[in-house]
Parts: sequence; C-alpha cells; structure tokens
Amino acid sequence: MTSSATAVAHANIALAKYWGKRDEALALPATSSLSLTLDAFRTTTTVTLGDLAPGGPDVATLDGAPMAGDALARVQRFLDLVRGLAGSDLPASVVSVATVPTGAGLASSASGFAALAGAAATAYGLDLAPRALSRLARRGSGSAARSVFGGLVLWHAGTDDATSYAEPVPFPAVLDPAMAVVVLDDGAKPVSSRVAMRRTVQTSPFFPGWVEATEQDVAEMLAAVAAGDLPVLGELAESNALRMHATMLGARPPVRYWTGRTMAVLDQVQGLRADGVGCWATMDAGPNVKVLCAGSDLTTVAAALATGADGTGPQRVVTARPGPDLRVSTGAAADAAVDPAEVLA
Ligand code: 2P0
Repeated sequence: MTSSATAVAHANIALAKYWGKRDEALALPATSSLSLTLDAFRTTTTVTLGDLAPGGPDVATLDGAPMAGDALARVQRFLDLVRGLAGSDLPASVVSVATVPTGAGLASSASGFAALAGAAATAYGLDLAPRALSRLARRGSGSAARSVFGGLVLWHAGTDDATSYAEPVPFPAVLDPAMAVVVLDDGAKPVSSRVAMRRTVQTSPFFPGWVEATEQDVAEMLAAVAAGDLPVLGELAESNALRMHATMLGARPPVRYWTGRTMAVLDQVQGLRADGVGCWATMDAGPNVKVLCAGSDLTTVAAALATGADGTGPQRVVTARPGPDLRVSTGAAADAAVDPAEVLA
C-alpha cells in the first residue's frame, strides 16, 4: 500500500541568532533564539512510501534534480530517525520544491527540514503534536525547529532533547513586523553554517561572551515584543547579528560571509534611519541582508533598498510578512499542494 503526505513549511530569519551547538548529536543549541517566519519563502515536500523495495535506499529530488552526496545522506539520516520512531524499514521517495535559494544564508535548511519532518512523520504514521514535530525538525537542522510555527517564534535552548523545542510568541498587532530581503547572492555559500558554527565554538575566544549576551538579548527582545516596541526589537536584532558575525570573525581560520555589497546595504539601512525611517539589518550565513521594518513601511523600505547603494546599482529585494504554521496534508489534497511553478526562477 502506498502512503503519502505533503508538508509546506516557511523559512524563518532569526532576530536573536542560533550560532553554536552545545550537543552536536542531538542538535542542542548553545542559546535560545527568536525568529520571524516569512511568507515569501517556503519549501513544499512530499514523502511517499511503498513504491520502493523495503530495506533499500531512500531517493530524493530537490527542484526536480536528484539529490546525491552529502545532501542526500543528510536526508537519509533524518529519515532513519523517523523510521526508528515509527518502527518501519520502508524507504521513502522524497520530492521537494523550494522558493528558497539553497545554501545561500536564506534559511533553506529551516523550511526544508521542517517540511521533511512534517511530511515524513505523517507518511510513517507518527501522530506528533507541534512541539514534538519541532523537536524532530531540530534533529534535521537546528533552525528547522522554528519553521514549524508561523509568526514570531522562540526556540528554547533547553538542556536535553525533550526541553529544546520552539513555540510561537504571540505579539500585539501594533508590532507589525515585516522584512525586506536584499538578495545579493543566491549561490551556495563557501562554508556551510554547520562547519562554521563548529569552528566558532572550538576556536573563537569570543564565543562565551556571545552566549551570555544572546541570552540577555532574547529576554530583552521578548519584553519589546510584548510591549509592541518594534524600534527596540530592531535595535536589539541588529546588534545581535553584528555580535554573531564578530564571534565568527574571531574563529581561526576566520569565517566571513559579508562582501563589500553587504557593507553597502548596511550603510543604506543606517541612511534610511537617519532620514527617520525605522529599519534594522540582520545577516546570516551569507552576504544577503534582511531588513526588519514595520509592515506599514515595507513598500518604502523595499523601494529605497532596490535602488542600490552608491555605486552598486539596482539590487533584488523580496518583501515578506509573517508566514503561517507548517501545514501537512495527505491524499488528493497533498497532490494539489505541489506546484512546480513555485520553483524560484
Ligand atoms: C539562525 N543560522 O539562527 C542562524 C543564524 C545561520 C545564522 O540557524 O547545523 O542550518 O543544521 O543546525 O540550522 C543556520 O544553521 O544549522 C542558522 P544546523 P542551521 O538562523
């Protein structure tokens, strides 16, 4: 008998970052983190069982191309985990379509492993509540724990597998968070965030300070969210991102994801603030800059960023608002959920 499930998960961008694990095997982070799930970037994944010989290898495609090597091995390891929970030896056929450029610091592994967790758990007959699904997604990729939920999301660092999960953080309508994503480079990054994180933990003398400061940032951010204070949230987010990059710049050899164009966008954001427009930058494991602003300012901010910084020329900007929770469907509804036209051109 064939069993199939499809899940749609949205990418998230951290405002207080996850950078460094305290336990690699269980993917337990060194700090809690806070993120915004975005409506503009998502992964749709279908997991089908029953059309491959039992005991054989899993197969997977991403945007129509067969997965191979390390990327496929990572998917297979994750499916082994799900099979262990389900008591199954059936291989899976995985079809994934993303509107997120892969490996470019645009949170593709977050939406990718959240969608895989949702689809695989259902296909293998596991009935997991959202918190358990968040814990499962974490094992695929840490940040995927957060993509199980929409809106603002807090991932508790926790102390073990059971206590390290994400949950939504309700926010007042007045907060109105939105993001303009400046896509400077959507190619794969030179150093994976997994490798860069490990190197930072092992060699950066700044790492202990980063951990301490981030726990404080998360607490202050939650207070700003509850108060509906976007400027305070934005200032904390920009500062936290700069500290994360400072920590990895302190690694040996140093990890630097920024380019000259990254710095030019930071200047643009500072210029917009000087002109009275509330916006704050955050950067992940890549050169791209994500700019937090009020939804009511999103069109203005995106238009200003799109013109490009002095001397750089026009640049691509994608606008995003808070995205939804992970959705899982089965049967005919699942087939309809996969739309090849969603592939990013
Ligand atoms: C974050 N990043 O909080 C941080 C900020 C990148 C910079 O989570 O090793 O792909 O799979 O747990 O989740 C990217 O790291 O790493 C990430 P693994 P992941 O969004």
